[in-house]
Amino acid sequence: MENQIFLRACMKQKVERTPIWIMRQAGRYLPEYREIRKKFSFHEMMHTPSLMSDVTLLPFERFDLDAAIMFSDILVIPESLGMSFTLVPGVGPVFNEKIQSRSDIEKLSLNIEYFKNIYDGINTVRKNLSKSVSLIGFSGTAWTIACYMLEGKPSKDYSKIRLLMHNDYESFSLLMDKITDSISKYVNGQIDSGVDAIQFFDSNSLFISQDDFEKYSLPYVKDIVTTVNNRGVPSIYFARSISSILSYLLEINCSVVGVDWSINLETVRNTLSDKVSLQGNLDPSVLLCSNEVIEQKTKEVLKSYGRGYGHIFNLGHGITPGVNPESVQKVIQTVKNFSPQFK
Ligand code: 1CP
Repeated sequence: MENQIFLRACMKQKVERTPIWIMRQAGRYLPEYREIRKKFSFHEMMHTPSLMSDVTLLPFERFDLDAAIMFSDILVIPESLGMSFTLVPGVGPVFNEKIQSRSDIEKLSLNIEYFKNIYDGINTVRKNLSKSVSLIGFSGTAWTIACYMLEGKPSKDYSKIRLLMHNDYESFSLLMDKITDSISKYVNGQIDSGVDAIQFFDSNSLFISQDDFEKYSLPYVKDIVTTVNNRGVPSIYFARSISSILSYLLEINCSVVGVDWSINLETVRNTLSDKVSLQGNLDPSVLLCSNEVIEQKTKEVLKSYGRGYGHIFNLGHGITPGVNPESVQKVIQTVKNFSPQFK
């Protein structure tokens, strides 16, 4: 474990340079991904262990990254509970049925077998991945997953979940409990299968108010982070519009806070009294700019964290499909060339 620079940074230990990986690094911006996707469905790619492993490792044919993220999706949790989705071009994941009533929530029932192929995939990746590279497992948070289960598809404002939590708290908490139970079992299974760290994506954290977050989402986040912490594995909590929940972040007790691109790393580091590691936070749109801009903005992120250990370089949200892979190379080179001066 000490040989993995990513894990050392998660624990704020000494590193010679800032480690780097990219959110959504095994995705559609890679021509190799798009080629595989022509031959297989998204679900086949997630649930065929050898294919899942190949796709997870795709970015390593081009880039020298410090962590791999298993190829899967946050929406496997609703599927484990009996819902199913298809990817509709131009729309994204669309569920065949959505939650519309209390009885729909009561019907949700965890099928633990659903995760088996994913665990086999993790096992395969860990065998094929260099020992010095960490493997990150992940899940969505209960809040973020519930947003999709209630809407049935991506939405502009995810208002259905706020209606449910205010109008019918009992049904809301039943839903959140069922999701949390599935997440806990799922991340434990991922750890048993060989992941080195777990990241929780709270991508829809911007659709809850600051005060409501404390009551309706924070307890469930703390629950799943504690599950991971109890296993002695680093936990990463990534949220969007993080400024509105800064005051709760230490309470979550994660090893690493994933910072979205809207806020300066120095501000987060100072607010959290330098107590946890930070991951982030280059604006993904910078990757569409010239090499000069990419280099300058990457250096600004390194500088905003400043001196000392506990920084993992990443984007402030997922890489977008239109990015040229050469631009990713430029970011990696810049981090490797310039970060040693901040250590
Ligand atoms: O080929 C395709 O069309 C599939 C596109 C795709 C991919 C490559 C989807 C559908 N999911 C994924 C993989 C994925 N999703 C990974 C593993 C790959 C990697 O990181 O390298 C991960 C970590 C996710 C996580 C995920 N899925 C999140 C959280 C991260 C984020 O971007 O905020 C979310 C919100 C999803 C839902 C989802 N799945 C797919 C899409 C297009 C979406 C977004 C839907 C929306 O607009 O809300």
